[in-house]
Amino acid sequence: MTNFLTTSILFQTTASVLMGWGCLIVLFWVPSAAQAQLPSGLTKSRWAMDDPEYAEKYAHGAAKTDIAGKLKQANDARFVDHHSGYYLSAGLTAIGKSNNPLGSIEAGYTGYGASFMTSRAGLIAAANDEDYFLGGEIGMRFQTPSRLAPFVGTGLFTGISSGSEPATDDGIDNDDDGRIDERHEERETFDGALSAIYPEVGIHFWWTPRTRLTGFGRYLITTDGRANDAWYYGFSIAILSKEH
Ligand SMILES: [Ca+2]
Ligand SMILES: [Ca+2]
Repeated sequence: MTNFLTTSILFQTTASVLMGWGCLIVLFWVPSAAQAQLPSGLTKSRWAMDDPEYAEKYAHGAAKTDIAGKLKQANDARFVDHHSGYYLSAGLTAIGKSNNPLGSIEAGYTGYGASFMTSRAGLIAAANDEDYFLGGEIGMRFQTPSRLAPFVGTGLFTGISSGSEPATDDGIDNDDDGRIDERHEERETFDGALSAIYPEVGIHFWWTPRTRLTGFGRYLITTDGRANDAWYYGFSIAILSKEH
C-alpha cells in the first residue's frame, strides 16, 4: 500500500513538474520560434521564397494581371513534401462530465510523407489539481497542400492515469478535511492504463515556410468507457525543414 501510494504521488509530482516546464517552454519557445516576425508574404503573393524548391518554381512570378497565377503562388505549399521537425502543443481536455479540465502539453516529431500527409509521434502529459495522465501518442493527418490547410486525422494515445474511488469505510481522512469517512470521501488510485483512439479535425497555417501553426479538436474514445469520452482542443507550433 505504501509503495502504491508513493508511486501515485511520484507520478503526480512528475506530471506537475512536466506541466510546469511545458508551460515555460510554450511561453518562451513559441515567440522565439516564430522569430517575432510577421507572417511571410504579407505584401507579396510569392510567400515562400526562402524555400529553394518554391523559389525555383516561382522564379518568374505571375504577372500583375494574372489573378489565378497570383492565388496559386500565394497558396502553394507543395514544397513541404519530405519536410520534418519538432512540434509542441498545448491543450485542454474535459474527461466525461467533469467540469475540471486537464491542461495538456505535448511534444514530438512530425514529418510529411507527401505534401498532403503527415505522421507524428510524441509524448503527452495532462494534469489538473486532482488527476494526471502521462503517455505517448502517434497519429496521421491528411491536409490540402496549401498555406492555409484544413486537415482530418486519426491517432492513438496510451499511457498511465490517476483516478479515484470511494473511501468511506477505511477509517482514514483521505482528503485531509478533518472528517473521517464522510459521505462522498474518495482516495487517489493508480489506475494503470488509459488509452484512446480519436478522430481529429483542424487547420494548419504556415506562418513562414518553416514555421507551422495548428489548431485542432479531437474526440477521445477511451478505454474507460463511453462516459469518459472527451473532447481535446489544442494549439501547436512546429518547426519543419527538408530532411537531409
Ligand atoms: Ca475526509
Ligand atoms: Ca476514508
